[in-house]
Amino acid sequence: MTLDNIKEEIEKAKTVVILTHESPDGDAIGSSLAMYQALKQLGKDVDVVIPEHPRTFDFLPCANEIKKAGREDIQYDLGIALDCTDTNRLEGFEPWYDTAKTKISIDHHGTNAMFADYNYVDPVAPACAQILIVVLTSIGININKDIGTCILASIITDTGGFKYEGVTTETFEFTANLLRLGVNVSEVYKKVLQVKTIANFELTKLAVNRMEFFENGKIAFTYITKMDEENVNAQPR
Ligand SMILES: [Mn+2]
Repeated sequence: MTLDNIKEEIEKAKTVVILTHESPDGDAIGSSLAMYQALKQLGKDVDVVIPEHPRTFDFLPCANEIKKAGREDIQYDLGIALDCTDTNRLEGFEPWYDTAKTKISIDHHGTNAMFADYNYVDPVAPACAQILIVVLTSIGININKDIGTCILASIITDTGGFKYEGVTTETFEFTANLLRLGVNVSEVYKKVLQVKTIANFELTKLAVNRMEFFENGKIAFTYITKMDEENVNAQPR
C-alpha cells in the first residue's frame, strides 16, 4: 500500500526536499511547513523550498526557515510534492524534484497526474493538510501545537473557513483534536482569512471599482493586472 511505501521511503531518506505549487496558498504553505517540522522531528536533513510566498503566512511556525532554492551540492534522497496536481505547477522547482532519488506526491486534487513514484491522492479531502494528518500519524509523528497550527491554517484556507461543500465530518474531528493540542483556532482564522495587507486592500479597491455587471447582475466581471500589483507594491516574500 502507498502509505507503507511512503513510510518506508521517509524512514530510509537522509536528505529530503519539500516542494509545492506555484503561487502558493495557505494549504500549500501550511502543508509544506507541517511536513518540514515532522521530518525535523525524525532527525532528517530537510529543506522546504518555496521561491515566493504571500506575507500573510509569515506567522506560521518555521515560515522563517523557508528557502528560495534547493541545494546544488547534493542529490536529495527524497522529494516530496504537496498539494500539487502536476510537475508543471512546480514552476522553477523541478531541478530538485526531478533529480531526487525517490519522489512522493501527497495531494487532494482529483486531477492529479500521478507523476511521482508514490502518489497518495485523496480527492475527498478538502485540504492536502487533512491527508497529511493521516500520513504523519502513520509514521509516528507527534502532531504538536506548531505542526497543528500549520495544518489548521491549511484547512481553514482550503475550506474558506469551513464553509465549502468539501468539508467532511473528519475535518471537524481533526480540528477538534487540534484545539485539544492548544492550537488557537480563532487567531489562525483571523490571520488567514481576515488580515489584509495594505497592498491587498488597494487591489481589492481597484477590483471593486472596475466591476461591471451583465445579464441582470448574474455575471460580474473585473480584473487586476501585473502592473497594478507592482504599483501597490504587492511583493511576495
Ligand atoms: Mn489544497
